[in-house]
Amino acid sequence: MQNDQPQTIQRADYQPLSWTVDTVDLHFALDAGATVVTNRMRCVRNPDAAPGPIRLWGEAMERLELTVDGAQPVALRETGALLEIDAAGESVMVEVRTRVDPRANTTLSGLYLSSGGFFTQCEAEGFRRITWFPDRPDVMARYTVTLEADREACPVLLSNGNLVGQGELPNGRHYAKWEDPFPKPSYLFALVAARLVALERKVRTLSGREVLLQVWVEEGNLDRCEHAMEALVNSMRWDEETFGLELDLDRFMIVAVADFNMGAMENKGLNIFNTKFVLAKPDTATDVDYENVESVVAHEYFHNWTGNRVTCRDWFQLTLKEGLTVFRDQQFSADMLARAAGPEGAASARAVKRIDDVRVLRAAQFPEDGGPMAHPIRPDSYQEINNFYTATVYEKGAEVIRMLHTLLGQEGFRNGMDLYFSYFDGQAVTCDDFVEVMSEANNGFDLDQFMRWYSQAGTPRVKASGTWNAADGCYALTLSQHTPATPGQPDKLPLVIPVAVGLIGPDGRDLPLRLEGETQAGATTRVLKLTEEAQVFRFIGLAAEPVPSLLRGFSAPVILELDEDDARLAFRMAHDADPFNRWDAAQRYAERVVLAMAGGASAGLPQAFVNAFRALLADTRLDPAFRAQALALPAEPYLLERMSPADPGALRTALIAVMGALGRELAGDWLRVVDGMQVSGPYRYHPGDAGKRALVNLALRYLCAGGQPSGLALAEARFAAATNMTERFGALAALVQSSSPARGAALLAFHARYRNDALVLDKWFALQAGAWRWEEGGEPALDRVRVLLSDPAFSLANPNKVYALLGTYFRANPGEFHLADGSGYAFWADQVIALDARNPQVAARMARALENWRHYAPALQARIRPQLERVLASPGLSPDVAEIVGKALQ
Ligand code: 0A1
Ligand code: ZN
Repeated sequence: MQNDQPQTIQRADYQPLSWTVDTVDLHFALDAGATVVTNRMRCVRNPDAAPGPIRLWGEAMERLELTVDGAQPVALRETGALLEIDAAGESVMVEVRTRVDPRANTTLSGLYLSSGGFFTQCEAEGFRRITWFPDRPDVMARYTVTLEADREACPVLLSNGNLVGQGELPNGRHYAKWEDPFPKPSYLFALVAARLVALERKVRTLSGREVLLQVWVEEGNLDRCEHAMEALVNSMRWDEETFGLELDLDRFMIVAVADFNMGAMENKGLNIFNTKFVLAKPDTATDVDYENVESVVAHEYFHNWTGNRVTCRDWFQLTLKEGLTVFRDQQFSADMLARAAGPEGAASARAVKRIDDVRVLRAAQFPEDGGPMAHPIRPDSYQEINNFYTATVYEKGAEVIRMLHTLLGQEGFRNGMDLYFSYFDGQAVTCDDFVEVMSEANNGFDLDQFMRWYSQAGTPRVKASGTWNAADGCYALTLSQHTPATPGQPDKLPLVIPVAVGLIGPDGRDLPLRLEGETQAGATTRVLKLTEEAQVFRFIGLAAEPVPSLLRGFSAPVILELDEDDARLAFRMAHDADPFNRWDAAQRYAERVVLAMAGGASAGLPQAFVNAFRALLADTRLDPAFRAQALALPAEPYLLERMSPADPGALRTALIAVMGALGRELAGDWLRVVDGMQVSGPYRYHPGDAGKRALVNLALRYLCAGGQPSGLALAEARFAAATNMTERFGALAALVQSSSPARGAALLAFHARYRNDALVLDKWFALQAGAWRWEEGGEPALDRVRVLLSDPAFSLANPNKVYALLGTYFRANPGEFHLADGSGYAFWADQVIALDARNPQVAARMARALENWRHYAPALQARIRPQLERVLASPGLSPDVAEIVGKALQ
């Protein structure tokens, strides 16, 4: 353990290995307490690297035997996890036998047990916990894998690629042999040996090949796989139609496992998923769960090309596969929503998806960019790579790809993708390779300055101001940019920022745009390229002063600073032709009102705000899903980030007041919404229906926050009468987030109904951990969380449970976590330390809840620091947590 001497890996130090591997033959004698792994790999000299020894990494296993070409190696040096072997010639056969203990593996990295089955997780560096190997993504080899296990306990034996043999063995054991025809890095290796059943479907690919699709789950879950299968088929079609990319295997498998650190993993041909992102049926999954299943299935499937066929040269390039694949899954989901909405509703449906994505970016990535873990989408250094599966690498990475798409256009982007695969299929490459190919496919489009998005951390601020000259009908828009300093990067250079702009006339309609020097007016939205520190754009031929609508569709991941008074925000809420910006205007207005109240500047809701809100709510031309988005307040972590210093207690008081007042003042409107939004027929997941349910659930939230008996009674009635999880959970959540005396009974009833359903219990845990205090003397969430920690259904060993209970409390309930007496922080430290002993990745995620502690009021900081120090000083601390807490304290 390295907490006093953290090792930092630098991107600039990359060197190719002197020896790589071209074929691997693995044999697993699977046993819960002692699995023996035999690895025969052909190591080959790398002509592109300086001469040196064979380098193999290994951790957490016992080495039983190691031979080189059948003999004991003459020179072998072992330092920590690295083994160096001197070898002669152009290729040698290295055979290594190791013993691993899956039952003792609580990290869920490498080979581990879940419900009696064997599963692996190898990204980023889990393969080295299975066998000694040059465990880096730039070593791509062909794998043959033989699994041997007890037939009774593990009737199903899966690995990557094609099944080429199977049979019986003595002592009740059996085996299966798999061959993966595609070279792959070790992080994409997977095996599963468990008691599972599959939902199967056969489909034809674009070129007419028949492929077998399987979704493997525990027997009792077979009725929850249909949606994942549907999502997989839709993803396949979409990638064929959009990028001409087809499935390259005869069989594609998804396996669901209940114990998993992340969402899912794109192992070649054998995706392993957290059950949360596979299983869905109307009685147990909400509309949002259905959406998440669809997008995670798509994400992992899309990795088959962007990640697997073309992979990353080193882990610094992670956004090469993640940013691009998130962008692809976002586009896919938007297309699915637009298709379901039909031509009339398509634009609004796409905006709803965009809003969802930007909400995530603002709530998770912006705070990351403003704290001690701020890093460029391609980091320059790390201590523990598992800490860099971040919102920056994923979500901001996707925004960077989106900007490329905006700058090059759909066709230019597609041409770039085609060229990328034609050059790099089967290779491990860098972000530079990707951007260069995009330029080459677009007549040498200059992307040199654009590359700064890969190297600069921090969220850029774009300041906008306009001047109107009535005499010559000219509106001059000045845009300037500034990126604040981040750790290790005091000075920033100007970026290429595409700013999509519209001008709204006094009648609320968009004006055709004509820039100085142009002969005629054209489109009503234009993408301006801001490349300097400051630029002026002159729009001419205007009859009256326009209202600018900037950064339409959130055309760049920046914070837009524009002075707009309340009246102007209300005007844009009512008229902006860009639905994203209409939502954003409402968010800005709500932010202003909430923060004014939190800062003590105002005691009540401004009537103009209530009116603007009511107008949106009552506008039945607007799609319900859009209205649900527009009327939801900005996320609490985002608002906290916007306060200086952040005062979670004051913010919570303000939020309770604002929600309550909106509930009461608009009670009649909310009740009408609930009445008028009936969805008929049995539940089906359909975006149109989901939008209506979302708006009804939001109405219940406001009504319950308002605390009036009629609203509370309505939520109780809907909870009792609900026929699907979206309605049942929506009503329950509304009751829990209120002073209703029926809260406790509703939680009990919900528990009684779902006590044997792990995923639904996660919702039950999260709801209580996230509960606000709606009345004097109400129960602090911390007390409840402590009680739930010893609930029989809770377990620190299951990441989903930890994220539901502790993750929700630490991250999504700041008003209850940041208690003035510091008791929340002491509890946090206890839990991080306890988790770290078992699962450092999960512990590190929880540790991140306090990384932005310097944003908080001094009295809170004084309580946080000793707890951070206590964690850092804890004996045997993992490098994962040490990196997070160490950087926070720096
Ligand atoms: N590549 C996966 C995410 C993932 C990353 C790391 C993991 O273990 C440490 C597991 C999954 C994805 O992007 O979906
Ligand atoms: Zn991914």
